[in-house]
Amino acid sequence: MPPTITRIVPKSPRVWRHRSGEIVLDRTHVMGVLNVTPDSFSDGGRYLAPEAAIQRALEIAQQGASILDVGGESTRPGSVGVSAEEEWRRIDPVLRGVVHTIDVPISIDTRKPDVAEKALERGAAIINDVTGLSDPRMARLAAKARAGVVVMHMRGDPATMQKAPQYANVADEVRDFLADRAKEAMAAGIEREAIAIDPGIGFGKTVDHNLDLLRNLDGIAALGHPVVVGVSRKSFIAHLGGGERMEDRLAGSVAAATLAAARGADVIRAHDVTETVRAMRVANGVLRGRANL
Ligand code: HH2
Repeated sequence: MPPTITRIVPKSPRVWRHRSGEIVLDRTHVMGVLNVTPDSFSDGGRYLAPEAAIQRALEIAQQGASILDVGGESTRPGSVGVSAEEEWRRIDPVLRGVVHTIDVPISIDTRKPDVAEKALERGAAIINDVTGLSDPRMARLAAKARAGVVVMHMRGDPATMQKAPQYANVADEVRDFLADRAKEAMAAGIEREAIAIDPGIGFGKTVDHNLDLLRNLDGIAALGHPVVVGVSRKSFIAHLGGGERMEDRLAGSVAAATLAAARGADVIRAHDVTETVRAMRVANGVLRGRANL
């Protein structure tokens, strides 16, 4: 009897597909935050002038981010929102200024289909929607443009979401919500591998809810979609003693990001790109071994 030959077929790596290519999820990536707003909770007003925002976008790309996330409306707790016209007026010059000069895909952090549609026309590759594609137009236009999406969980809306949010079991509820929304997105024509999911740390959650979600991130990762997590500078870090002032929260943000990576996060949304990229390199070395990087 000739020996049986077992052919070893390399397992194809997981990817997050988007409008202009794909991100190979063989390590934890960083999504650099650029808020072109006067009132974002940690960097409001710093990048409202287009020149400052464009400069920061170039830095974010140079510092090793895999995605640039551009937002023109704050969704911090208590914020009331701006019109689509105002949001577009803020981000349009920035998109024009960076779309052909940086080589990382651009995601657009918006809950408004009109803004997302224009941003895709300008060259954005991903829609990051904190409402989890609650407006069916959003899913339709992402499908048509073959854009990547981030489906995030939020309880309520930014104006009221931190008023005593309650869950029977936050980890199960958020996981089930994300699974349902991802299915709906696929039914609307978005490819499975284009749909990333995000537990929405700080969006209608108490400190304990946030901690439960981070501890149970592996349950969300088990759904198989790319997992995005945003912990950067958020107030739960201050509540844990990780720095009252915004500028003191770097170590706590990196600690939370590292633990999220260990529990299955594929993409960390962060303001401090250099430090988070370095931390993820080391975390990935420890988690996966140097040979697998
Ligand atoms: N957090 C914020 C905004 N967008 N998107 C995703 N996918 N995940 C997040 O955790 C997330 C997000 C809030 O942070 P920031 O953009 O810095 O503040 P603001 O909403 O005040 O502009």
